[in-house]
Amino acid sequence: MHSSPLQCSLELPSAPQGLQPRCEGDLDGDGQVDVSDLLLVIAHWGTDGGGVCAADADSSGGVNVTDLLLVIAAWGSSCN
Ligand SMILES: [Ca+2]
Repeated sequence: MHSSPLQCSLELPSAPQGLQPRCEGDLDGDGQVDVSDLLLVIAHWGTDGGGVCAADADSSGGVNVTDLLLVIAAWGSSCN
């Protein structure tokens, strides 16, 4: 369906750029690894991230089980 993969270059507006490195597993940049990050992966499951770079947690070019596992591995972490 997606013949032209999107460049994964966009960050979510809530993610502060240049202030701190993005915490692994904190896909939406709110400082917590929680259900909102899990939902972000699910929402973009099987896609190239839909231009939302954060959903492609491992920057593999696709949102799949490795991204899900990355969120689960960091579950409950606080990044602030
Ligand atoms: Ca988060």
